[in-house]
Amino acid sequence: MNHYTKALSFFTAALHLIAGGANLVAAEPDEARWVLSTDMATDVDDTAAIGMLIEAAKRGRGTIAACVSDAPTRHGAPALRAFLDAWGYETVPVGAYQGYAGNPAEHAYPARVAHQFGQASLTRSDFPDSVSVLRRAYAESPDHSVTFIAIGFLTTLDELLQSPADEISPMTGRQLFEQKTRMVVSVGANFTGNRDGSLRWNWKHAPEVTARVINTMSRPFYWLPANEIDQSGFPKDHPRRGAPPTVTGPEGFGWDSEENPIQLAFEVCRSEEPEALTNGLRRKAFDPAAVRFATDFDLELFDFYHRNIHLSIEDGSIQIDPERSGVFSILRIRLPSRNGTPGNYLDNILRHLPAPEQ
Ligand SMILES: [Ca+2]
Repeated sequence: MNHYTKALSFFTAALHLIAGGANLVAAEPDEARWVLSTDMATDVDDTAAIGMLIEAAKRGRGTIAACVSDAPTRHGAPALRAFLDAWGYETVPVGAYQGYAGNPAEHAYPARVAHQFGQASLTRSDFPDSVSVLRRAYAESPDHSVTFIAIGFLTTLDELLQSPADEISPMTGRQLFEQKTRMVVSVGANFTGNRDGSLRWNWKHAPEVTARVINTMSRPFYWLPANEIDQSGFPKDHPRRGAPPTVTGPEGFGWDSEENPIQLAFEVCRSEEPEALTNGLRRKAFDPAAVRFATDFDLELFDFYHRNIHLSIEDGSIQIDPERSGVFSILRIRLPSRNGTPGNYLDNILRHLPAPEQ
């Protein structure tokens, strides 16, 4: 290699760095804006997830642009409001899905959190429609800055995509979404093989909504399969395969349920459903893991089964075409090398959430 080719090769390497850097620029903290859509209704891991989101915001990774409740339940939105207020995010707008798709089941904890930390008398009908809140958050955001984190049903995203121009924005919801979205991260169905998958909870209880969103998706979409968490990301013959990587919640964190609504939510669930908590049913790490990927693109915890492939939903099942390029990537949980199980790893991040502001 002569001096010229050496210089050229150095220059090319530098260009690669800059090109790689260009991808990173989109993730710079002052550019990232997060929209969280949660079915804060049954599983308590949604509360750990909002803790993870607030932790990332406090760390300066990005801005919480809006939070919406996407389940047809009464207390999801009031509880969300209480969580945000407890950590000083009173100006972050909260919206509520006002429709009836999804699953109407509701655990006791959202009402308890709203009662103790918010306004007990409020229900979802007291909150602005999620579609208005989302349209405004999108209209106010720079191009390709918004990460839509869907840890519940895709009802709110579906309504955004179908929304017409209005007084909030002359753009349709589809136009806003295409212009402003950086990526979507969603906990969804099971990934059962190379080419197909089956719907599950978040994507199953409103299958026509899910199909509409997935089959018309036009921005990078990161799918965290629900069974990926069940399988723990351990190799098939690993002795710990099947150990659920649960977020144990704030056990041993020294948090006080009088001051911290996440602690309260877990205590309510623990007292009412000790078995569900013991076997991990209510505290698996689905939602905290999705938030972690959305805020930190954490490649110590994640890698990919597939990147930028095509998928669609037909007759209630997922069709995957790894040979056809598309907007979908399928996330795989890695076992972090030095931090035990994925659940331990996520717990160690949640532990750094500062105390609520009094
Ligand atoms: Ca959830």
